Amino acid sequence: MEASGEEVISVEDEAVDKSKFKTCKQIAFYRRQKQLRLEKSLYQALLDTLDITNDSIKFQVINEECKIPLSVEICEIEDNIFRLKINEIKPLKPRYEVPDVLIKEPAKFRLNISERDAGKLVLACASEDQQLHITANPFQIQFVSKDEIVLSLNSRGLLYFEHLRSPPHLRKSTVQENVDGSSASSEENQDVLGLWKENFGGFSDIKANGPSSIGLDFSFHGFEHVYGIPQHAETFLLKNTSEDDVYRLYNLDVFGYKIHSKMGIYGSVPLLLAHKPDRTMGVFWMNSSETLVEIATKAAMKVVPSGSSDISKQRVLPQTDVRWMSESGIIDTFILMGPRPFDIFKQYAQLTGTQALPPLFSLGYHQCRWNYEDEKDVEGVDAGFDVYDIPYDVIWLDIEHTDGKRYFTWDKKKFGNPMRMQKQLMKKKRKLVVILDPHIKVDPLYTIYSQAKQRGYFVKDRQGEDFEGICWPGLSSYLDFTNPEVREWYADQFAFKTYQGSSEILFAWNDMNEPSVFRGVELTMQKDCVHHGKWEHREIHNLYGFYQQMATAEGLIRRSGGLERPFVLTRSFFAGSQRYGAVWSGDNKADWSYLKISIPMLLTISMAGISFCGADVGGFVGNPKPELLVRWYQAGALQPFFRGHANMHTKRREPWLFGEENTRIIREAIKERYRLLPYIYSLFYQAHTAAEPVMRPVWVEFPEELETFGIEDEYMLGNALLICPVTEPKVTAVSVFLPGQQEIWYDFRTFKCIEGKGIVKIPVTLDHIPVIHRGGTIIPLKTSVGKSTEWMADVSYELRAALDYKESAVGLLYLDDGHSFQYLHKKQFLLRKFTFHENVFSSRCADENGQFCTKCIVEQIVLLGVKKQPSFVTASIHDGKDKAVAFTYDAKSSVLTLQNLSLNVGVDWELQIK
Ligand code: NBV
Repeated sequence: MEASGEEVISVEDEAVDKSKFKTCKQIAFYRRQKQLRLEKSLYQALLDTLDITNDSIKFQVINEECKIPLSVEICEIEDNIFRLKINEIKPLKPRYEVPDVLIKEPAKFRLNISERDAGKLVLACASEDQQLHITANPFQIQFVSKDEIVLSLNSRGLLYFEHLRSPPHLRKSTVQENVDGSSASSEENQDVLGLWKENFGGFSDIKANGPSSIGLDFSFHGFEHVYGIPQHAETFLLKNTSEDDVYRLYNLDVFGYKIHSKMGIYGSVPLLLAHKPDRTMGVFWMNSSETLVEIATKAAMKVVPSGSSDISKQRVLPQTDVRWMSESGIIDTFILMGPRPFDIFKQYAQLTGTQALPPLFSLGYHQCRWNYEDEKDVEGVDAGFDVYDIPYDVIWLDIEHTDGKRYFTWDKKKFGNPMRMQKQLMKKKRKLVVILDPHIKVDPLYTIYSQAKQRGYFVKDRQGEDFEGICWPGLSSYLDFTNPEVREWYADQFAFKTYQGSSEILFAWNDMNEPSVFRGVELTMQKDCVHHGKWEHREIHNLYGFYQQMATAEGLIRRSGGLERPFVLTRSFFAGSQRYGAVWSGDNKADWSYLKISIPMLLTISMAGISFCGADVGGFVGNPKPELLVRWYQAGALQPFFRGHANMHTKRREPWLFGEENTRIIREAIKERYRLLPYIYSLFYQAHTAAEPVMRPVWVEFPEELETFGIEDEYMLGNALLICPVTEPKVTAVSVFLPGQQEIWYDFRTFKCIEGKGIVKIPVTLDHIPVIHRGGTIIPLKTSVGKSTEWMADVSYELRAALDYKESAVGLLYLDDGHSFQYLHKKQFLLRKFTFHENVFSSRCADENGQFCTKCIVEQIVLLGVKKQPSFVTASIHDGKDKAVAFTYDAKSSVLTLQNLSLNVGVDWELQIK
């Protein structure tokens, strides 16, 4: 490692130095908002200001102390979504409104007034059984569905809105200043409240615009399970917070982050889901400044619906109170009304977009290390996979591959002929990913730096100079990706002619994009730095990484003339990042507890719309014992993004270095992943087109089953596979919860029906983790594996049908060229639906718009749960003759196998089983 940057981490298991990061009490806007201790909101709605237009209603609310009016705008968006915007009517200057996260300006419906008087307004919604009740004094909004209040806003009176004001030295004090302590005369108080300045870790954050914090409370009635708001190394089910410990959404580089902590780490998605057996709801708080979230779930209590004196209507309801607080911006929030879990995913995707369809290779296994030293090392590792017969698709190069951490360059000694290296990989049908961090070495001889400098493309400090901070290359400036012109220019850097030594098999990895700044405040950029449009960094902080990934993905698309799908992994992310690629959970540790927490962490990210997520297999920091590594491969192989990665201070960790037996088991796990790729790719297609998460919590598939709501040690991969990673050493049996009343579950490998309901004990050896196939589903698999995904394009399919209690099953297969946008622009794809019903197995087209020529065949069909041996099986292919099909039947396991089928995957056919 070069000494130019920082000798940051040399001790493997260095504990997180918590003093580098703020506790919530060290956050000034939190202290200010916590001063609000009220029974009743200070805000009153002035309903006589009501302005109804075709697509929204607007009125003013006023703070009874400072008398500053705010405008409230409410609209209903198609698909059962509501948007609430609160802003100052006449701010001193415009307040930041998050751009680029919504995929389009949402189409609005008209809200009609169904009741109105001086104190109350009732709005009828497009869906007849829903209403919005707005109370004037105190100002409150209630969402009523089928006469039941499901959500109320500001019912705890925590609406908070700091209006912009001129600096103390330029004005006389006003009533509000005395209330909130911003009086010019009370400097001591100002310091405590951090209105114009906030100190931490030797840094002063100078707030040119003064205080601008906002907040609002939401109460979910009848709900006691809430999820979401990644990224935290915490349980899947959100916990109640305390005054000292709230969920923080602030993108930070926390090496070896502590687990079971609510501190902010690399990414943020301000989306929270609430679930109860008959309804799922969501709140998307679209704000990119630092955000804190308080949660308080109260067990059941007696509630009389407001406005009702009917005692018989008393019910026992739990309630979850959620309070959002952001440092700046406006209140712009979306209420997703569900009512089912999959409706929420669609509603959120309608706002922020769906998962980009990944190129198929990126769903294979990725081999990464900080660092693969040189071309010879790459060649050796690549060859190792063939020697040990382990499939893999991508080898990764970390920061050491560059010339002195100048991204888009190569270290000439170690990587003297990157083109030759890539050609060799190309021959092997494999790919390369290189790292591109957002910091740029201050070096006038480095073209990227000098061009960006000259064009004014760096983020500025508060004096208007290019911000300079320390990172890997030493002194660095940071590209201002919030500027569209910078993104264009950055995207152009990926042109093959410009990025010397790059080829079409080179893809990208954006690291350190929180952004990470060594010796910076909380290891990031000061909030008073200035971006394009004169916006302070505080406004956009959580969006920085989102924009880098956006520009990188655009670069990869552009270099191919718009033809090829990009692959970009990012560490920092925000709402909408799913449109640009994959994310991973950062610098975890080679410890069982990190393997365990990776499941709730990935489930939470998946719930927030980002399906393409994974955790470093093996743990980034430290050396995993072989058993842990094996278990991690088994878990990672069944998670959406599958990459082995290790810190530079760790021992080499290629999968064949842990003895023959462990190599065999790891090989098996990776091969199983490759066999499952048709299923996984089809799941990604459904994530892309229908916003269905690839990795999903059990409750999403069984929303009425209370026992599933807290499950975080098992999950569903699609709707067909229940996965139970082993996350402890020396385990001989795993307790698995099998949901569903009438569900039948089959062991994925032995095909045996698993007896029992609820919690069942499944014996395990080191060979496998439990994977359970859900009755009623059909999974497409490949019959054999190759050296990489590309080697497998023509390999035939197996369809594995697990029958339900009605002796039926359905499943989908998506197929295209695996790499281009032709599926989109030319509709070159196939979507097939397989059904087994009343002893007929059929293959039908599930989307007539798609067409794709393939010679691939279905070679084998395995049916699990067939009760009796058939006397014959015939195949009829449309336009063809019926043909007898060879089969075997195992009465003991009730498995029927149809062999040597040779049925084209792209045409309709039917098999009769008699
Ligand atoms: O670029 C080096 C590492 C990288 O391997 C890792 O995956 C990132 O999360 N990077 C962090 C910077 C240094 C970490 C100590």
